[in-house]
Amino acid sequence: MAEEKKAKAPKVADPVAASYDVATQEMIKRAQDLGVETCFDRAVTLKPCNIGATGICCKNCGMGPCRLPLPKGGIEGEDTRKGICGASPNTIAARNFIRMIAAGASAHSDHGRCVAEVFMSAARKETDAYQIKDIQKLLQIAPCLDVAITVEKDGEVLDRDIDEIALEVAEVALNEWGKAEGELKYLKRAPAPRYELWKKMGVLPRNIDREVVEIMHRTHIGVDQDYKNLMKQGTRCAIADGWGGSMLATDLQDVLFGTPYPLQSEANLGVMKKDHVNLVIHGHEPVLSEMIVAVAQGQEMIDYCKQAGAKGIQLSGICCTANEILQRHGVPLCGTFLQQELAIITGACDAMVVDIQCIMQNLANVAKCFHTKLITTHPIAKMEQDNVIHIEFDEHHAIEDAKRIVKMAIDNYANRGEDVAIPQHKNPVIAGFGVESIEYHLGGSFRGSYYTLNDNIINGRIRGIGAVVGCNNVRTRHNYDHITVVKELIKNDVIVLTTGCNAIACGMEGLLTPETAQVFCGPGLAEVCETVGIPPVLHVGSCVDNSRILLAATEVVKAGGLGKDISDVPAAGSAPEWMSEKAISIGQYVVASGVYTVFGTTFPTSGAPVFQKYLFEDFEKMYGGMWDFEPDPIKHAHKMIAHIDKKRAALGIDK
Ligand code: XCC
Ligand code: SF4
Repeated sequence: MAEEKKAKAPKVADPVAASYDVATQEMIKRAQDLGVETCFDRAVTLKPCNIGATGICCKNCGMGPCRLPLPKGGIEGEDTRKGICGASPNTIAARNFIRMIAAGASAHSDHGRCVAEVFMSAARKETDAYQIKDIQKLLQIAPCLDVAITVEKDGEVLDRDIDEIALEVAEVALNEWGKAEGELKYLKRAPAPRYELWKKMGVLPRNIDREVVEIMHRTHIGVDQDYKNLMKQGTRCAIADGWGGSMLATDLQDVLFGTPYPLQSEANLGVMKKDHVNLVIHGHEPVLSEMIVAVAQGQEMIDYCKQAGAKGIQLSGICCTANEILQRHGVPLCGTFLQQELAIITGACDAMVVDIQCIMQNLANVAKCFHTKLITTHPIAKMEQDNVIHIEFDEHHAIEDAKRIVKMAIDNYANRGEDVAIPQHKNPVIAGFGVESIEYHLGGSFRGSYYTLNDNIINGRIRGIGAVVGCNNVRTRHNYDHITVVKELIKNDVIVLTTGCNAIACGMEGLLTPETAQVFCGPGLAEVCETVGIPPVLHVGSCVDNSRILLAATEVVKAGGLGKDISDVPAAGSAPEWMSEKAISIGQYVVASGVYTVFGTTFPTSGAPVFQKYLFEDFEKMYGGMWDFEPDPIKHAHKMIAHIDKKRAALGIDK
């Protein structure tokens, strides 16, 4: 008898080592038991290329790729590494780095453009689905775009017609993407010294699209070969993202859908319900998800759902769409970036609808193993697998599109298999903070009373501000670095502002509740949180909403007592588990805004030590903010705290 070769069992992830979260561990295990592969398993067999990961592989022309590995033990003497064309490791790493900025800025800003286009339709009254909802916010942003909110008539100053203001805001805003002359209007929202510094450094963005195009040009073979000059353009493009595309996205979304105010909800896979139709919304643009939420909560769909034998429709979100619909409607968070496949593995996901960004193509392969309908909606984001349904979402028939999608989920409820396993883990969250609500909850202003943020930083009850944001990355234990950094910061009296997948991770861990203060905070921060009734970790939205953090920092500066520029404030930024190019763009605009920013997990320039030193050290001299890298989450938090203390000392408030 011929000896049969025993099939080797495929290598799979250890669920506990892969994630800090128990619900995630349970679902990884279940996927493995069912023979369904996830990103956690692929991470075991697919290892990153060390040359690419450290930024020193160039494939910008057909003579390459040119790979310039760093010799073991580092460089002694002159660094003689070069590509075929002579490109140095600094040039290659800088080109790769700013191409990441270009991609990230494009993602945020193109999202912003879509919102601006919908805003234009709403202003023109071409759509019933979208309206100008938050007039207060409209009146607040109009002057920042040089749009008048009053008119003079017969010597009298009158309020201008809202529809007229909206239309002009739409026109001016859309123009920011491609105007021929001038500079971005929102730059002047930064503290005056910051604006002047950008001007002096020659990094005022002209328009959003142009800065991206110029990066692609300058990084083409044979153009810009000076890493400092390349980074200058990288900085300009990143500023166009943070203070341009992202900030416009946030503002226009607030006007269309309402400025978020704190509300309560829940987080983690346990928000899915066995006896409900589970519709999971995943991606980034609230343009789609707002309509799904509106339609799913309407009587027509609720009745339709009852006919189908389900008790109701349970909506939940993944990635930044989750943050958007949480902060405005209290729709629960289903999970982070790394849990998207797992939501389907529950067997209870009747439909997953996606738009743009952070959507894993493997969703389609996982969906094939279950009854889940996977629906793409955006013309720029389709999938090749044949089980994926494309329903193009258009603002002109948004309600009908949303109804089709919700109905599809309801109709699919009957097809659900017997084998459903929803992990019984979730935590309560308070979300929906922003500049307005931080001000409101902390004494009604930023300065001048016992309750305000600035006064509490000055008196030392709050040591400083930590902005902890960003993705999950399968190369580190899911959520562990996020949670550890945040806990270490609040333990040391640093108040945390969070967005993106860090915000979701904090929600899953139960850190977004006021009760957290007694358990994890240092005495000063605990006292403040208890007095005013806020969590020590404030959920301020999605990744484009990092613009809210920039504006909060600006308000802190303007309120006085903490220096003249953002770089004077005792604050630090962090992305412990970053992975997307968007995170690099965010990091760069935060640095350029004057904030020390630490990334965890990996850093894409470590193969070019001279260039990396430029980012980590020289940038501080130029912008007052600089990059750092620290994979150990405790050390990571303490580097941030040390910087905060340095700023406190400079302000003379280090008692
Ligand atoms: Fe994506 Fe925005 Fe990163 Fe999460 S944090 S993995 S970018 S969803 Ni934006
Ligand atoms: Fe190599 Fe230069 Fe071409 Fe890059 S641009 S692949 S370094 S020859």
